Amino acid sequence: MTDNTQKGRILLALTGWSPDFWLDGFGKAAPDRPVTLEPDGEADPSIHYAVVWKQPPGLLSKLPNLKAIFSLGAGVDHVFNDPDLPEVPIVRVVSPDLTTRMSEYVAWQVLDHHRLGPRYRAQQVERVWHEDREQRAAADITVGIMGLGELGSDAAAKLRVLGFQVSGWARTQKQLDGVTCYAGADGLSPFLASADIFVVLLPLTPETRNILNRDLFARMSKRGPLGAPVLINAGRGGLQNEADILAALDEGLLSAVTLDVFQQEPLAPNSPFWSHPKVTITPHAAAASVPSSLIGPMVAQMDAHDRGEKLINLVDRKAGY
Ligand code: NDP
Ligand code: OXD
Repeated sequence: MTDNTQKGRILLALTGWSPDFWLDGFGKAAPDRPVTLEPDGEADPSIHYAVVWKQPPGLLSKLPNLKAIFSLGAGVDHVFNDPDLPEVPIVRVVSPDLTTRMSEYVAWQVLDHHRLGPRYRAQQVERVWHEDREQRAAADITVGIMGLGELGSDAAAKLRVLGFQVSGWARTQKQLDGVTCYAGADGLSPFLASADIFVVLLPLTPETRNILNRDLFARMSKRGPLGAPVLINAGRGGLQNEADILAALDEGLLSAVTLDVFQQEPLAPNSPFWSHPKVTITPHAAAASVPSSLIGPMVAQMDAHDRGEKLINLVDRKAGY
């Protein structure tokens, strides 16, 4: 199929993102596939593929010839927020570029807490020179990763290279070199007792919503070298109970947190997180979806699907991720 008119059209629905780079990128990578920017494409029978970030609810169900939905994120909770989601395959982002970015972020934040970054930045503001003579070794710290999928398993391997002990928790049992793996409800308590710094890379599903709550923090180990544990959430804001995080910091159930994601994004200017001395905030910036690394593989999948080949990186609709 080389004729312009024969290849299905792509619908781009990008809530809150600037479409320019994506339009340009698809124009270059798939000159034979016209692209429509939502909402002009509503009900257009020539649209075969939708590429979405937080598509407006109901938009996709109007497309009579939609063959597949491509999520512009690794997480797909934003796709499932649509009560009229059509029953077509959903492809999510699995990309070495995104994985590398996330592992950089995890290593950065784990090292920052391990090497007392928040304390030294506060001292600098106060012009205080206070030397810590005792430095912990990475090998004395266990990092516990919640979610051992594409992102969690890569972060685990990189933290091992940095010398940390690593444990992890997933829905199903994993075997990862040098990582103590726990699974399911039965594995949660021993996992929570195993680590000093917790990194959350879970998807947001009905099962994981609100999982980061007071009860979970109370079950985390307090016996490690950091005293109370550190929490780093780069998964989704819906995983966390934000009032419980603030209370846990104040009560000493958690010693510090890094949050990349929030229940409401952007974070409201009056949120108490902004000025809390034990909170590090990044603006949903852990691992960006970058047009230059994602568009080529997406177009290749569309072409392969048109030839009758199977799509890859499909979402399990029942599991929700
Ligand atoms: P994957 O689907 O590859 O991995 C998800 C992991 O979570 C799997 O190990 C899975 O277990 C585990 N899991 C799911 N449900 C449960 C549960 N109920 N109990 C225990 N474990 C569970 O996803 P990715 O690694 O690609 O991405 C993870 C998440 O990271 C995304 O869903 C997204 O929300 C977030 N993300 C955030 C970004 C940011 O910039 N902040 C950027 C990219 C992603 P199992 O292996 O047994 O299936
Ligand atoms: C993602 C994200 O899910 O950017 O990829 O949050």
